[in-house]
Amino acid sequence: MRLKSFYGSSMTEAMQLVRKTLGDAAIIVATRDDEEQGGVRVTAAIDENTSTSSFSKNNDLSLNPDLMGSDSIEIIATALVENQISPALAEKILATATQLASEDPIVALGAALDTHFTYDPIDTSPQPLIFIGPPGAGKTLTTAKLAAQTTLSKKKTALISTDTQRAGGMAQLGAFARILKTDIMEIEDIHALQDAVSIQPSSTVVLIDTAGCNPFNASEKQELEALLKKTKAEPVLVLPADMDSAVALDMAKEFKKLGAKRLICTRLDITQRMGGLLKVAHGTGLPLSLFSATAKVTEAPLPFNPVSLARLILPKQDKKQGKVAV
Ligand SMILES: Nc1nc2c(ncn2[C@@H]2O[C@H](COP(=O)(O)OP(=O)(O)OP(=O)(O)O)[C@@H](O)[C@H]2O)c(=O)[nH]1
Ligand SMILES: [Mg+2]
Repeated sequence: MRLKSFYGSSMTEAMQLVRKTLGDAAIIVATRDDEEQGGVRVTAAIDENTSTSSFSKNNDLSLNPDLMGSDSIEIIATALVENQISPALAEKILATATQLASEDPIVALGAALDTHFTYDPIDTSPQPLIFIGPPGAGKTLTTAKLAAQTTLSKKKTALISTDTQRAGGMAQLGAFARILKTDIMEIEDIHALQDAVSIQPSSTVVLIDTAGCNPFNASEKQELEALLKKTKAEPVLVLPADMDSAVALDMAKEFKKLGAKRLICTRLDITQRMGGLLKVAHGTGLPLSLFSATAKVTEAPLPFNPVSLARLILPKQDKKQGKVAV
């Protein structure tokens, strides 16, 4: 992976430089004010082996070339409506994008999305992660995808499941674990979870799958709360993009109270609309972490950043022809 920082007197200028130098596959790693020179510094990365192929081969998120050169604000405004982004939020995003006045919709929208949302991708560092969320959110598949990724990169991985009560809860992750030739620890009670995490060497990536939780059900919520208290793992909320946006926001607020620190979004390929997810991120302030747009376990979830989010929102070539783009 190549990392390079770019300076601009404004965010638009810095992002234009990133795109000109590194092209479409650039991933924004960080943006900050440059205290010495008074402008903005954007650090971007490019990885020809992984990031480029993830985006351009597996998930063709490139902007429809017919749209380049058209009025970028008009394109963004249309895309915000098509994505069912709430009018109040769309107005804020559009106002920022308009101020940035770039001819390139990805640059203008990316810079606006950088202002209005926070991003915190998971780098499967040794901090143990526990995936929580409502039933059917994609927690098990996300755990398996991340385990596939860490196993492939030869990192020692501990797979733990606390979903032992429900019929079939263990079977699903167990099947993934067998494919990955990884052991899976089945946790029967919360003390066992505490011990299972604490015995792991600090260099091991610890991924914990949980049973679906309805946070509006007091006893389910208490059960999850007790589980989270017993582990030092970071709770990561997994939510599907195709959920009703008002319900998703109410749920996310409850999971945030339980300690969720970041948001993973699944099933983007099914909904193709980002409105619900953005409502959740904006309404809770949870940083956007990873997104999944395929049920294939071998396709790792991709990191959210202002540019990947802008690409997800803006029209794709296939979408225009009425086909599914990812
Ligand atoms: N197309 C598509 N399907 C997905 C994606 N993520 C998850 N799924 C599917 O959604 C369904 C639910 O995923 P699971 O991982 O079992 O969800 P869960 O949160 O573990 O569900 P429970 O354990 O029952 O609470 C499965 O059929 C997955 O294959 C995605 O990004 N795209
Ligand atoms: Mg599950």
